[in-house]
Amino acid sequence: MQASTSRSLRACALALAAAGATLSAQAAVVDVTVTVQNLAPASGIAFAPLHLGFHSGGFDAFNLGGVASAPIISVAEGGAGGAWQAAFAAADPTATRGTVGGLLLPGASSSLTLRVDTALNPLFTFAGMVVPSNDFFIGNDNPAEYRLFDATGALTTPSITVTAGEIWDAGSEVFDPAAAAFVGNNDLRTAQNSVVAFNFAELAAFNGLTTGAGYTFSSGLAAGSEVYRISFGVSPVPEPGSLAMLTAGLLGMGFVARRRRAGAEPRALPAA
Ligand SMILES: [Ca+2]
Ligand SMILES: [Ca+2]
Repeated sequence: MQASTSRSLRACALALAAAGATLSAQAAVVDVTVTVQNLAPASGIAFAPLHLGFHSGGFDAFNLGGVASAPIISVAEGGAGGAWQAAFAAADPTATRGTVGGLLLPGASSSLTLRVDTALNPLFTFAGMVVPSNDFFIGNDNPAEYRLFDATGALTTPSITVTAGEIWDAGSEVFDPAAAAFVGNNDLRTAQNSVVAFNFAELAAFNGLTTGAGYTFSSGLAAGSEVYRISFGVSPVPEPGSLAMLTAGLLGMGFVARRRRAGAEPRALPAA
């Protein structure tokens, strides 16, 4: 009886240790909630849905001073981003990609939760159109600029804040309010044949126009104005196999406890 209880306890301990080891191996996989906020002044710029990906560094959509690629044009002109998502998937097939938010008006926020392998995909890349504009966007030029997780899987970059001075002009469509998304007919365009450059000053040229959301636009931006924030929240993902092992271990301990109580009962009974 004593030897059997000891064997059961040892089996439970081994099961729990194994479950713990499995949980540790899975700790790199977490649920990441991405929250985007439009920080621009009221009546100022809005943003198209943000295209994003957790990745290993294989996708670079554009370069400062370079001719805009079809993928970044798909974000900058109209915001749909289909070519950006497809190029990302082709360049980095194991990346975790997504799109968050609808049209994000000043003061608004939106969230999306994705399951991320932080060991495989510790880097973060994003791209989203600024409206009103013909071809303005936010995004990171360097794919390695934002390393969110360290080697232990800890979140080291809780948020990314974009200022007006970091807004890009894709250089692919000439400035024309009549052809600008949010204030004009976005189906119209005239090729600009220029290169990707920083540009937020041109947004003030839309001042006084009525936007698609019904308000009269007023840019209200200086280079240092914060216009957009991307925040990250991490929560663990219990792995089903580990849960099963933990449950088995706990049930086993309960079984041993019951056996111990059962073994004690006869001695508690009155002798008569
Ligand atoms: Ca680049
Ligand atoms: Ca342009």
